[in-house]
Amino acid sequence: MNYNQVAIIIPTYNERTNIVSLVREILQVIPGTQVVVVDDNSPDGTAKIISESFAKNKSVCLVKRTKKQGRGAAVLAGFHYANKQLASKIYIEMDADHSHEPQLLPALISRVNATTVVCASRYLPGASISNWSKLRSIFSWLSNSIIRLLLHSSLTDNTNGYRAYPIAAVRVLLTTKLSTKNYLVLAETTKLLTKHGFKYEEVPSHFSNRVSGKSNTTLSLLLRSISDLVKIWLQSK
Ligand SMILES: Nc1nc2c(ncn2[C@@H]2O[C@H](COP(=O)(O)OP(=O)(O)OP(=O)(O)O)[C@@H](O)[C@H]2O)c(=O)[nH]1
Ligand SMILES: [Mg+2]
Repeated sequence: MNYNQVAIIIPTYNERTNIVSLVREILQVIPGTQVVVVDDNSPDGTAKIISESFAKNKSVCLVKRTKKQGRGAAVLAGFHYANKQLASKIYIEMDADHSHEPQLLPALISRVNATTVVCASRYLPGASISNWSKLRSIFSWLSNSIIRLLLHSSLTDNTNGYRAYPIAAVRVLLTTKLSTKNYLVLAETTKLLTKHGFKYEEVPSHFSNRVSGKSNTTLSLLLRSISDLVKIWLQSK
C-alpha cells in the first residue's frame, strides 16, 4: 500500500518526552505517510523539539497555534492543514502519549473506504487496556454508557481518539461549525457523520496509559464534557 496520501494528525500539549519517538515509530510502520503535529504553544517546547528533530524530513509537518484550545479543535486544524497543503485522502487522528499503538495503523488504513470511518476500540473482544487506575476505568465505562444511551451510539468505544476518516468525511467536518472542542467532539462528529450517511466500523486495539508527561485531562475539562454532552443531545433531538 502507498501511504503518501495518508495524513496522521497528532495534537500535542506538553508532549516533549513522547512525540519524537512516536513520530519515528509511525514512519517505520507506514513509511511515506505524512505526519502533522498540531501544537498549542506547549510551554515544554514540544514544537521546538519537533522542528529540530525533523528539520530535514519532509514527511513531518508542524502546525503551531498560539494557545491551548482543546484536543478536538487541534485535530480539526490538522485536518484543515492536511487537506489544503498535502491533499491527503485518508486522515487519522491519534494521541501523542504512546497510548495508541502505531502497529494498528495499517489495519485502520486498509479498512477505510469512501463512506466508512474506522475507529480503534478498547472494548471489543481482543482489545486491552494496560495500567489504568480503577477510577479511570469506571469513568471511561460510565462516559461510554451515557453516550450510548443518550446519543444512541452503537460504538463500543466512543471516547478513544484513534480514528481513520476518508476525505469525504473530513470535508463534512471542515464545513460544519461544531459546538464542542474537547473530548466530546468525538461523539459530536460521530453523530454528524452518521447523519451524513457515513458508516462506522471498529477494530480491537491495545491501549496503554501514558508513561511519560502530564495528563491534559483536568476536573474542569471533565465537567465541561457534561455540558458538551447535553449540548449534543439537545442538538440531536
Ligand atoms: N494541541 C492540543 N493538544 C491537546 C490538547 N489537550 C490535549 N491534547 C493532546 O491530546 C492527546 C490526548 O490528551 P491526554 O492528555 O493524553 O488525555 P488523556 O488521554 O485523556 O489523559 P492521559 O491519562 O494523560 O493519557 C495528547 O496527545 C495531548 O497532548 C490541547 O488543548 N491542544
Ligand atoms: Mg492520553
